[in-house]
Amino acid sequence: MTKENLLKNIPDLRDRKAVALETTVLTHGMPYPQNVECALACEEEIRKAGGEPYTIGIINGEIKIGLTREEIIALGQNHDAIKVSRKDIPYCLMKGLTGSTTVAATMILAELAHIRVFATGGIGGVHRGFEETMDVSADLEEFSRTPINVICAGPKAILDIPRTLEYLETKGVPVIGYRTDCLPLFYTRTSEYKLDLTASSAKEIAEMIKIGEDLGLHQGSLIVNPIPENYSLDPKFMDQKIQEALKMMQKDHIHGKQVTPYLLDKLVGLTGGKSLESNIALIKNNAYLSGLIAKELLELEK
Ligand code: PSU
Ligand code: MN
Repeated sequence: MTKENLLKNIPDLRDRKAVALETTVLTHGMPYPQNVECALACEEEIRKAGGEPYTIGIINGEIKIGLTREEIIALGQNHDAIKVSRKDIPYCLMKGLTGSTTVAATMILAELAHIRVFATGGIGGVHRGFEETMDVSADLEEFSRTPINVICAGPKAILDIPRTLEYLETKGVPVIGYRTDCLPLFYTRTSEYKLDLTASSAKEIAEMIKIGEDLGLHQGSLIVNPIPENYSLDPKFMDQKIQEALKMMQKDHIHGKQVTPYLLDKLVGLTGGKSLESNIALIKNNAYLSGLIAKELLELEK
């Protein structure tokens, strides 16, 4: 495969209000058909905010920046799609496979297309029991090497939150609270973890991004956007369900890349679908904010 061939489908979106969307949440993070509905709704939210959505994935060994509606629907039902993180990209391309991209892999491919903003639900992090398993998502490392700004609803409480924050701190990754000074925890709006950095508008976020770029910091940032109030779940209820899911995981001897999808799947069942409803609401909320940021970023170029 020549380099030219490899990169031939990658557009240059530097002058566009482009927002990237990942696909592992589509294939491994939610059940069908809610996954497809959610993916399409996120694209719509970005458009509503004035941005342009580009859902990213790998189809039959080809990098796709901006999947079509048909491709999203097909990928959402494809049980053979592999979960592609940084380490899996060359393998997936070499074998001609179809894969969904994690936050880390989506950041890498988004950078190739000069996209600067990326919306998702939750990122990977340091897992609970890290002392034993050494399980730290490749997502975290990616923020210190790839200059993409990711909007999420905070790390999911399946993770070890304090260690996830310490890791980002060590790597020099800004964690910016959007209209909040404490870390939102995915299903819940607030937490005991205070943030050093906050922003009150999409414009402020865009300005911070631009300053970092102009200084040549060459790194990503994490914008944390609390779940809408009426979808916020009780932290005690969720924590109990997470404990149950973690116990099931131990019994089933789950390791490596299966850990996150396994926990996400179990939680949907254990909460009777409640977690799924919240998950969809928060991703859409993040997609909308990311559209606003992409629009402000382009304004700053004028
Ligand atoms: N956390 C969530 N929902 C998700 C994921 C994480 O709350 O869908 C997905 C994202 O695609 C993320 C990936 O990049 O899981 C992380 O997997 P791992 O922990 O294996 O790196
Ligand atoms: Mn892992």
